[in-house]
Amino acid sequence: MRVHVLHHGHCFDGMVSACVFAAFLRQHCPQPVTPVFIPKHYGNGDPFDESDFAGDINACVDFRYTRHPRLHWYFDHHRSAFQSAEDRGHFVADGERRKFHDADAPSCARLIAQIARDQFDVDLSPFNQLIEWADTIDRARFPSPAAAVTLENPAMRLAAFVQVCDDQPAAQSLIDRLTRDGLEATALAPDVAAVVEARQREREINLALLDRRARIRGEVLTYDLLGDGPRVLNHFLPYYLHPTVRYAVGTYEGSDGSLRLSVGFNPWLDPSTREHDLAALCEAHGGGGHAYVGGCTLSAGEKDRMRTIWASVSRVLRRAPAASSL
Ligand SMILES: [Mn+2]
Repeated sequence: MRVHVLHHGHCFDGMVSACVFAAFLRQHCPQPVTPVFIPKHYGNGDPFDESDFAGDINACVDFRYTRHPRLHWYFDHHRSAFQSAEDRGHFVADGERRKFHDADAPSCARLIAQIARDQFDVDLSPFNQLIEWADTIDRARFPSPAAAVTLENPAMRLAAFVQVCDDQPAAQSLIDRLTRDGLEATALAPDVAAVVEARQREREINLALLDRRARIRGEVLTYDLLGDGPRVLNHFLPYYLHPTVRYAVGTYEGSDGSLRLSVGFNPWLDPSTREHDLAALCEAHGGGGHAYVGGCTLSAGEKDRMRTIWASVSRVLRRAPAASSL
């Protein structure tokens, strides 16, 4: 039985959720299960393709809801999972009890493991270490900015690898190995090590660039790297450079050439000092995320529009009037 597992791409929790869901289905289904892992990315418009739903069973984890009639399983914890009242209504009306959403779950992987245990009597405790890391990385509960930017343990190395792992064969290979070999062996594989070393060199370049470009007004750090070429950016670098800023709002070119907006609340500050729902701010521009971190993606030709969005979100976070400049 071919099972399409659509999962959030470039994301450690997305990867672990896909791995844990496939393990769940292997135990839950009487027939042999062959998972096909398909990374999905947020963008403008409908992120799904008709071919996504060509499996015998189709599942979507850690990613936006779809009313597609051939979606059989769904697990997510993003606040922005439902794009419309129709999407939410469709989810609520689903009588099959194979679709789950809990915005309070620390990671989607943990939600899957809890539902598997409580409602389907399936034990996924062999994945506990991976799920702990999904909780830590997805909620950005690192002890310090340095712990979030240096790649010193297997989970952080794998998180750095998955961020650049964007096509279907790469996702398939990674999640198959994670399932078979476990966290530590997968993180030590030569292809992962090569990417981690390259990412460490890239981090030094990005730190120097951000150091030059970061502007701080009030408690908001902004940066515009749209003219600086494509890159993979660790979203904690601004707090590593400037540990006291409350929000970071940046725009840059992703490794695929698309334009990215990254909006974050400094996770080392008291959570009660966050005044805005960052997912809601990004949803207004076609993006999404969590209350404390969000983003959106535009195509390569839309730099002017991206700068307008970037300036608008920055003004909201600085509580500045619409007419003021950055
Ligand atoms: Mn997640």
